[in-house]
Amino acid sequence: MRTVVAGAITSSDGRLLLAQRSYPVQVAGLWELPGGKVEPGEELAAALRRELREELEIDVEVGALLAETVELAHDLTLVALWARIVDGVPRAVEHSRLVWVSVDELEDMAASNQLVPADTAWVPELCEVLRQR
Ligand code: DCP
Repeated sequence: MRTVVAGAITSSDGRLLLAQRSYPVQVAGLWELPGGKVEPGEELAAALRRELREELEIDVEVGALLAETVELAHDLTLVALWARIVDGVPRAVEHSRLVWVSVDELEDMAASNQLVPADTAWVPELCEVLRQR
């Protein structure tokens, strides 16, 4: 069983960073919270910081667990953590595009199935927290 960790990266004006997947073909074009696989023995927060340095060239401060973990296929468990950029400007190294969305935009994208299926489960929690900011 492997764990995938994703970051709910927020801006100071209450937006959320979404990244558009470029592969595999089944989910290419859909948007996700960026992240990747945790290495054996690696802590979740450390894995997220490493993945976001590799994928977006940013350093983040990692916060609390976002919500329930999601079971993915192929023995993968998906976990999301809140995060805040402390250095760098996000660049799409592996993704097609990046976008900062408002709560309303996030809800619209979820309603029109533009998010990767697994991440859709987090939308209510994401919106609730972002609305409080
Ligand atoms: N995933 C997801 N939602 C996210 C992030 C990832 O559903 N917010 C899924 C997609 C893949 C798996 O998790 O099935 C692994 O994600 P990545 O391909 O982004 O992770 P890595 O880059 O670590 O893995 P790989 O070696 O496969 O490229």
